[in-house]
Amino acid sequence: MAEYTYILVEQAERIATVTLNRPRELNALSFQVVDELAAALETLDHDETVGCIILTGAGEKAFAAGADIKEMADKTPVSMLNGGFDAWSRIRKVRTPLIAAVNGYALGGGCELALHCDIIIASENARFGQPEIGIGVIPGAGGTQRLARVLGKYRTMEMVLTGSPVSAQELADLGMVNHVVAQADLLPEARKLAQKIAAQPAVAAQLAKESVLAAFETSLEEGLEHERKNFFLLFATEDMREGMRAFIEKRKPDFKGR
Ligand code: CO8
Repeated sequence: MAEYTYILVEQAERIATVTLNRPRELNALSFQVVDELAAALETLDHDETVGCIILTGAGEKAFAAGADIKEMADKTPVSMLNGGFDAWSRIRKVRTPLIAAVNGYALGGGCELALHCDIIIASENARFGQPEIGIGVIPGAGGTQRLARVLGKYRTMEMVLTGSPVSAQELADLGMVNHVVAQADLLPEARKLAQKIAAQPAVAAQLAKESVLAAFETSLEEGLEHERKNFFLLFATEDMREGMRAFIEKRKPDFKGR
């Protein structure tokens, strides 16, 4: 595993945990942080021993308080264009299931990072928001689009037009947060969920993720076609044969990720 300055990567039992590690700056997402994150996630995505990735923030205060405002303050459109925003596309393309374990503020790019994940578990003190309007910009890593798809127009409008943060419980009630737990239980609960996902046949998990994500990008007709092709494709895997044989033989399957 490569050396990183602002993130920590741990791997155990098919689960990788990636921690944004800049707690003094509330894990603010400088370009280097996002670039390191994209590189680490890509490496883990290509590692057959990893079946699920947990993404969290160091400290008890923040998952990530957004893009690094001090770094952005003097940027121009051209320097932003050349500044490495494609790292977000690399994060979007990760096929391995991603769990966000949101341990505090998830603001701006931090909220958008959680929205790149497939499951969001949050601690009771977590607060999500898109406060960019207060510093003269708008969400730039997918917030307006992904929030609108998850929460609908009106709730999203209120978040991006007022910038006010929203509690984890409120977002759980609205379907954006899967589980709200005590801070001390956050990583143990995320790991329990990750264990269940990592124990599944890996190709099926990846294609399940890809198929669900297609629902946000295609018409129903196209999405159904996409799902069906992925369903048929899984009949080419050894794990499909093993899974069905194990069911018939009344034993536990031994999946190989192939
Ligand atoms: N960028 C840089 N530094 C930050 C950031 C940030 N986003 N957030 C906090 N910090 C720093 C503070 O400057 C402070 O440093 P210092 O001690 O040197 O002054 C330290 O972290 C602790 O922060 P506070 O003292 O402010 O802590 P409080 O408990 O008083 O407040 C808040 C916590 C409410 C989270 C507050 O820090 C805050 O409002 N932060 C900014 C939140 C924000 O506006 N985020 C949106 C940024 S814009 C954005 O995300 C655009 C996304 C575009 C795409 C993504 C590209 C990466």
